[in-house]
Amino acid sequence: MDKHRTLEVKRDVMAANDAAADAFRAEERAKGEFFIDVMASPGAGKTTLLLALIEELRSRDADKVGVIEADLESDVDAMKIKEAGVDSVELNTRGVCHVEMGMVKSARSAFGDAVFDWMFLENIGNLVCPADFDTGAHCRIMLLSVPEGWDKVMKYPPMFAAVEALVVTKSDYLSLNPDFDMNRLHEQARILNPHLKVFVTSARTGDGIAEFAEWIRARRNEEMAIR
Ligand SMILES: Nc1nc2c(ncn2[C@@H]2O[C@H](COP(=O)(O)OP(=O)(O)O)[C@@H](O)[C@H]2O)c(=O)[nH]1
Ligand SMILES: [Mg+2]
Repeated sequence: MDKHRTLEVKRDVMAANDAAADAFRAEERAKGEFFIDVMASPGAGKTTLLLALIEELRSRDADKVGVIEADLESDVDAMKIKEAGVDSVELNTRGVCHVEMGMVKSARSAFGDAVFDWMFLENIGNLVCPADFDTGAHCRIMLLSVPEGWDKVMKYPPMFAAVEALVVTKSDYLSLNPDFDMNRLHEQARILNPHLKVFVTSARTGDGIAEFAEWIRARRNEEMAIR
């Protein structure tokens, strides 16, 4: 087996994905659509946080929101989003542990001609593979829930290094999980990613959601000013 050749194939695939991602990012920006990739492990609270964030965004502006719900199988999350009155498209990867550009483009085209102010991708529940794949988003964020433990920053460093913001979710569990060391999480995350924004939220109590929404609104304005 020629290992050198295998490496080159992988590099070509990644380069093609990166080029398609850059083109998609530019098209989305030109349409005025801000595209956010939301990554985390299964059960970290992605769908619940998205619903809370969208409610907060819509409470101030009559913005149009679309959500691409990626999952290995099933449309459970896409249905939850639809039930909340938000347009969504289910993207089943059929066992693939990450989302890449071909999938994003076909999911986006399933919305037809509709144009949104905000487009969210709920990525596959996985703290490993999605970090490597550019999905054409203007902004990549990750969630880490309190029950998962602060030390995931030590175990999955590429994900913490790949994102602009870390949203700690389920802060209502902090009193039940005293070994969740917020200071060490901050410290280690900032070593990996010095400009990382960190938010501490609970979709259950609403804590931290307004602050996070404020930041993401500012990021959208910043991105759209590039047009
Ligand atoms: N206590 C608490 N539970 C939450 C919070 N956010 C989500 N959950 C629960 O965590 C579980 C997984 O949430 P979900 O949004 O489906 O996670 P996902 O798999 O990352 O999309 C569900 O039972 C949610 O109700 C939170 O802020 N606090
Ligand atoms: Mg979900």
